[in-house]
Amino acid sequence: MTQPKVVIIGAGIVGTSLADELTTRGCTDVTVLDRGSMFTTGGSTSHAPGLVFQTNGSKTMSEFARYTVEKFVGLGAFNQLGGLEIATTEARLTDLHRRLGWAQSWGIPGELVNPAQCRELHPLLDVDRVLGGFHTPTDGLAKAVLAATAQADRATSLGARFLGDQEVVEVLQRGGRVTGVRTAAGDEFAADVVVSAAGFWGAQLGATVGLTVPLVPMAHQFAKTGQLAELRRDGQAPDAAVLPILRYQDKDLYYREYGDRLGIGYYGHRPMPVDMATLLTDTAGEAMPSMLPFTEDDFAPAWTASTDLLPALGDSKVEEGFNGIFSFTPDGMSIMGEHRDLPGFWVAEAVWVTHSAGVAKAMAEWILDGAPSVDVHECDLYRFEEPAKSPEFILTTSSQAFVEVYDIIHPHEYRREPRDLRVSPFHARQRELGAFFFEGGCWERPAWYEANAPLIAELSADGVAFPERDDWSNRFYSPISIAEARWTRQHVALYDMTPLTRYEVSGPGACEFLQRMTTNNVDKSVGSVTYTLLLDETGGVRSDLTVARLAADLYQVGANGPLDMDWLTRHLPESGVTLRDITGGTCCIGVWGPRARDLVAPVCAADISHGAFGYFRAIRTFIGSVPVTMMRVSYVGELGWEIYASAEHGAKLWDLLFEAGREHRAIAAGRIAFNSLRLEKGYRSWGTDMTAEHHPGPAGVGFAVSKKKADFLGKAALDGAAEPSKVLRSIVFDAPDAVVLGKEPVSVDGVVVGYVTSAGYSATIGRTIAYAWLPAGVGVGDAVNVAYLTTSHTATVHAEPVVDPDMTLIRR
Ligand code: FAD
Ligand code: THG
Repeated sequence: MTQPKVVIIGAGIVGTSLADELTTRGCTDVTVLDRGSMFTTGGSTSHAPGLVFQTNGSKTMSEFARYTVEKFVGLGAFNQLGGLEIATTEARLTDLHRRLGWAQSWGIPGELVNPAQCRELHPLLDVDRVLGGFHTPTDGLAKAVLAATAQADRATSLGARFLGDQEVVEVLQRGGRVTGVRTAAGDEFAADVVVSAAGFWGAQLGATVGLTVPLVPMAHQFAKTGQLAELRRDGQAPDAAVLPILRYQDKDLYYREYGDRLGIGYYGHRPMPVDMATLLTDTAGEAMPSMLPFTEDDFAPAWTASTDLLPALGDSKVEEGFNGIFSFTPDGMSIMGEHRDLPGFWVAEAVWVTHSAGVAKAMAEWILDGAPSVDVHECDLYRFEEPAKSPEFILTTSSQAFVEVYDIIHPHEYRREPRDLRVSPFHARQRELGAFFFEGGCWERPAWYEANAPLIAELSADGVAFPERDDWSNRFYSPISIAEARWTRQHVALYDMTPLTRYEVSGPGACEFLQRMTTNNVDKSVGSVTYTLLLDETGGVRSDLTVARLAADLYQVGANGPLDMDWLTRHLPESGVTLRDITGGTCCIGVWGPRARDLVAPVCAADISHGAFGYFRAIRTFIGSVPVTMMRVSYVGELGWEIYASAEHGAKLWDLLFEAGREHRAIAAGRIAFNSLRLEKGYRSWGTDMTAEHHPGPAGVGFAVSKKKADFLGKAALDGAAEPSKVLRSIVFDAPDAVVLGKEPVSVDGVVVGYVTSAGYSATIGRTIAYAWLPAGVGVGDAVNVAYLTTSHTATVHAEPVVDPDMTLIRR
C-alpha cells in the first residue's frame, strides 16, 4: 500500500504535523477532521505556551524534540531564544550535570552556567537564590498554532484537506480492517488508514474500537502576570519574547514572556485528572473545552515561589489563568502504534508540542515504510503489561507521572504504587530472606537479599573489595549485591527468573514460523536451545530470544516483554501455529555457579552430567516429584540451568533446591548481581544496550544471525547494509571505585563520541564494566572518558567478554 487513503482525527499539532509528513512523502490522499474549527481547534495545542526543552533522559524523546525544533525553525514558527534551567538546591545542581550529560549523549547543545551567567541570561532572576544553571541555546518557544497552520498549508498544497466542525463519532470497519469514519452529522469518510491524533480525547476514541489507550487527561495550571516595568520594551508585540525560557524545577515551575507580562506554568499542584464524561457535558458547545477555570488556591504556592525567584513580580499579580488539559501516561511517554485487532487504525497521542513533529515523522515512516527510523519502543502502544491496562493502574501511575514531571528521578527508581501485582511462587520465601524488591514489568523482583549481608564480612576477609559509593549511585543499591555476584562465581546461587517473559509456540507450523521470524536456525533436534534475534524489515533488532525445541511441534521461547508478543502475534499465519504466553502460569529458578551440578544432580531424576546434558540443551524431567523443564542456559555465564515448573509446584521447587543447596552454601541472589554478571559475560539487554535502531553486527550479536539460512524477516536489509559507523563496546573503568549508571556521555580526546547504555560493578575484576556505543574506529585498549555528575572517570575499551572469554566456566 504505497498510497493509502488516510483520515486523521484531530488537527492539533500532531494531526497537522502528520498530514505534512505524509504528504511530503507522496501520500497525498489525506483528510484531517476536527471537532473544532481550524486551526484554533480548542484542543491542547490551541493554548499551549509552546516551551520546548529538548533535553530528555530518553534518547528517542530528545531526537523527536530536535527534529521538531529544526522543522519549526524552518517554518518560521520557532523563537529560538534558548532555555535556562536553574538550580536552587545542591541536589538540583548535581542533577543539571546529569542533564548536561544527556544533552551531550544525544547531541543537544548545552552548557552549565554560574549564577552570574544566569543573571546575564535572565536579568529578572534573584541570583542569590541560584546555585547554577543549564543553558541550552537551541531551545525556545514553538508557536504551536502557527506551526500547525504552516504544516497544514503545505499539506493542503500537496493535496490534503482539513475540515473543521467534523466530530468523528464512529470508526468504520469491515472484514477486520478500518474502512473509514463517520461524523456526528452522519457524513462518512472512507479510508485505508485512520490515525487518531485526538490528544486527550484519544482514550475515549480508542475505547470505541476496543483499544486501551492508557492516557489520562490532566489539568495543569498556567497563569499570566500583569505588566512588568522590567520587561517593557518599545514597540514590542504583545506576545513577544526575548529572554530564554526558564525552568525552576525545584518548585515545579516554568516561565516565558508575553511582551511585558510573564506566563507561569505550574506542576506543583495536586494531580487533577479530568473526567471526560463530565467535561464533554460541561463544555458542550464551547470553543475551548481544554480550558477549565483557574483554581486560585492551587496556584498560591507557585506565586510565592515565583516572587521569591523573580522579585520584579512583587508589584504584580496573577491577572489571568486557566487550568489547561493535556494527556499524561503511566510512564510519561507518548503513545504510538497501530491497533493490532483493527489493522489500519493508528494512534499518536500524549504528545507534547515539543516532540510533535518528530513523532509525526516516525508515524509517517511507520505507516508508509513499515518501520520508523528512530527506535520507538518506549512509546509503543503495546509496551504495557496486562495489569497496566486497568483503569486503576492507568489513573494511579499517570497521576504520579504528573507529580514527578520535574522531579529528580534516579535511573533505578522503581514504581511504588500499585505493587504486588505479580509475585512469583517464591515470594514468601524471598521475604523471609529479606529480599529488597524492585518493581519491573509489574513483577516483584528481589534486587538483593539482606540475609546475605554476613557474606560481606566473610568475603572482605578473603580480600574482596566493597568500594564506597557516592550518594547518588548508592541509592537503590546494596554492597550485598557484590557479595551475591562473587558468591555465584565461587559457589552457587539461586535466581528467581519467573519474570522472564516466555511463550509456548506450538502446532504443525511452529518451526516454519520461528524460522521465518528469527535470525538463527531453530530447526534443530528436539532438546536444542538456540539464541536468536527478532528483526524488523529494516534489519533492526526487535528482540533477542532463546528458542528451546521441546518436541517437533513445540517450542518454548524466552523473550523480553509485551512487545515480543505483539510482534509475533502480528506475524502469525492464519493457521497451524498457536502462540501462548505461559509466563504467569509457570515459574523459573536459575541455579548457577561452579557447584550447580553438585547441587542439582542428587535431586534430579535425569543424568545431568556434561556428556548427557550439554550446553544450550533442554530436557523435561523431575526435581524431586516436581515436573520440570530444564535448560542449560545462563545469562550470568556460569554452569547451571534454568529450571521451569508450573506455578503450583513453585514453592516446593524452591524448597527442594534450597534444601539441596545447604551443604554447598547456596544462596538466593538478586537482580543487581545478575546484571553485573551478564555484563562480565558481554550479554546484551534488549531495550537498553540494543534496540530496533541497531543492526545485529554493530550491537555485537551478529553471531546469532545464521549465514546459511535462506531467508528470515529482515535478512534483505542486513545483506545490503553499509559498514557500521558505531558499535557497542565493553569499557572497563580504571579506578576501582568509579561507578556510572547509564546514559553518560563518552569522550575521546575531549570530544563526546558516544554514550553509555548499561553499567554494573564487576565483583570478579573489581571494576565497573559498561557498554557504550562508540565510533567503529575506537578499538580495544583505547582510552575513553565518561562524565558522571560533577566528575568524570577514565575507562579503557576492553575485549569481550571481560570474564571467561574461553567459555570454560560454562562448558565444564
Ligand atoms: P490537541 O491539540 O488537543 O489536538 C487534538 C485535536 O483532536 C483537537 O483539536 C480536538 O478537537 C480533536 N478531536 C478530538 N476528538 C475528536 C473527534 N472525535 N473528532 C474530531 N476531532 C477530534 N507542550 C509543550 O511541548 N510545551 C509546553 O510548554 C506546553 N505547555 C502546556 C501548557 C498547558 C496549559 C497545556 C494544557 C498543555 C501544554 N503542553 C505543552 C502540552 C501540549 O499542549 C499538548 O501535549 C499538545 O498540544 C497535544 O497536541 P495534540 O495534537 O495531540 O492534541
Ligand atoms: N533466558 C532465557 N531466555 C531469554 C533470556 C534468558 N530471553 C531473553 C533474553 N534473556 C535473551 N538474552 C540472552 C543473552 C545471551 C544468552 C542468553 C540469552 C546466552 N548467550 C550465549 C553467548 O552469547 O555466548 C550463548 C550463545 C549461543 O550459544 O548461541 O547465553 O536469560 N531462557
